[in-house]
This record gives sequence, structure tokens and C-alpha cells, in this order.
Amino acid sequence: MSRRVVFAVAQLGPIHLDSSRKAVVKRLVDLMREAHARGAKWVTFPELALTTFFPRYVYNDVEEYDRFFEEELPSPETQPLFDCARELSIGFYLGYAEKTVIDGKVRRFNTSVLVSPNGDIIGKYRKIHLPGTKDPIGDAEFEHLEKRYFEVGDLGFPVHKSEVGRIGMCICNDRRWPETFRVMALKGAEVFMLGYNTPTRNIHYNEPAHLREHHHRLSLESAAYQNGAWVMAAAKCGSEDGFTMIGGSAIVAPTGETVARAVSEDDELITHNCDLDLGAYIRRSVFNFAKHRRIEHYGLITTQTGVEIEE
Ligand code: CDV
Repeated sequence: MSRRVVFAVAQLGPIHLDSSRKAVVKRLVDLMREAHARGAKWVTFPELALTTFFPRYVYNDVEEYDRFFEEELPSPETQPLFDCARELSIGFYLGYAEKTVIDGKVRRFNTSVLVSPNGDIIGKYRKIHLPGTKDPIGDAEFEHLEKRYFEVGDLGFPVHKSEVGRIGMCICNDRRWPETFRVMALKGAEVFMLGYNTPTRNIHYNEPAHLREHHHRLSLESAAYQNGAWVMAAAKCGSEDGFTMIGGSAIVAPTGETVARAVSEDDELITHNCDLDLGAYIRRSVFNFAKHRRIEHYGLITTQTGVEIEE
């Protein structure tokens, strides 16, 4: 017997520095309504879906970048998303910049939440693999300063039980690290949801532009296949105030095949009727973890970060 559920991925076109939260939330709600009309039960939105991708800019004072952060969720401005979820009985993943107070100290994370079809937050993830630098590199046309504005996530890679199946979350650069998905798969994740903002240009070296999307797709397809799980990947893309980012939002099956892909660099919804049991045969055979994993040989993965060459 198959467990079929329609999932949607909601790609977002550019959000500019002067775009209002209200206008962005309306775009998200419109996409959620379209997802519902197409029979979807869950929607994945991008990383930092409420604002422009601000880590490309250099800010020295907290007053300059505080406006990109959410101190509460839902807030009066984001409440329509939660109301819409409840009204339509549709769940969603949303990426945003989180400002919170822990033990009396202000903390900032690049975060995503999982909101159930009755409008309740059922899970939170704080991005672990923060790319880029803390200080500006200076000689590029833009920066990538996630390490300046965010702390490394402190929640691990949680997996949440939903009414349709077990959902794991990660964010953008996390998708390039196989460890991300394997940890969630070991907790039984059947669906991985992720949002991303990937600049078209690599500021660290002169990489041909076509490789940006190739590496993105490669990461998603291998993650799906090697863990026998579905991947929902939502881009924020197009030209944000002149800074371009790749699109290519995708739904990837546990077989490693991309079954739906966005074609524009604008707001666009893609959907697929996913059989959540499709990955079961993969997890029973070639990737039967209990039978075939050799953890006695994997120790370096958790005890060593960089390469160390034995002479
Ligand atoms: N937002 C990101 O994490 N972006 C990175 C870029 C910097 C390479 C990514 O992995 O897509």
C-alpha cells in the first residue's frame, strides 16, 4: 500500500531591501493558496523567506541589521501565514532570521520552523553549516557574512513527526554536507525540507556559473538516494537589488530523480504527488543502515574537522 501525499515547493523571486514584510507575507499566502488548490498538504518556503538575503551586505551596527530579524513568530506581520495554514489545513516550512533571548543573552540564528496544518509550530531548526566569513573579504562585488550575523545552530538536526510522515529540516549550505542528511535519516526522516539562497556567482573563486546549479542538484539527488527519502528544496532567486541567485527549486524522489523543477526565477509553485513509501525498498536493500553501516570505521567524521595527513 502506498502513502501518497501532495507536497509543494514555493520558490520566491527577489525580495528587495525596500520590500515590506506585509507584501512578502502576501506573496507567501498567495502561494499557499495555490498549493492548496493543487491538493498539497505541505509547502516548503525558502531560507530567510521574509527578507532580502542581507548577509551579502556589510553592517557594522546591530541597529542597521536588526530589522531583518523576527523577535517572535507568529508576529502581527506573519500571523496571516499561520491563519492561512489553519484555514486550509496545510503545513509549511519557513526560513527566517531569528532573534531570541536565551539565559538573558540576545542570540541570532538562521532558522526554519515547521508549522503543522493546524497552525502550530511543531519544530525548529537553526542552521549549522554557516558559509562565508565573519569579516568582509573586500575585493568581491558582494559579501557572504552569515558568520557575522548568525551563531551556529544549537538544536542538532531534529526530525519531527507530522500527520503525513517524519520530516527533517536543514537550510541551504547544509545540503552540501552528507552528514546533515545521514543524521536525519538515522532518526527515520522520510522527507527533507530545505530552503536556500545561492548566489549565481561564487565570490571565493572563478567558478563557471553553470556549476552552481549542477552542484545544487547533485547534492539534492545524492541526499535523496543515499537516504531513501524525499527532498523538497525551495530557492529564493532572481536579482535582489542587482545581486542574482540561482533558481532550480526542486522535488527529488528517494530514487535520486528530480520529479519537479521550477523553470522561472520568480515566485513559482511546483508540486508532486509523493509516495512516502517509495524509499522503503532502498532502505531495506542497498541502504539498509542496520545491516551495512560500519560505524567502527567512521570515528574520524565526528572527531576531526579538517584533513590531517599521516606522514
Ligand atoms: N545561503 C547559503 O548557505 N548559501 C551558500 C552559498 C554561499 C554557497 C550555499 O551553499 O548555497
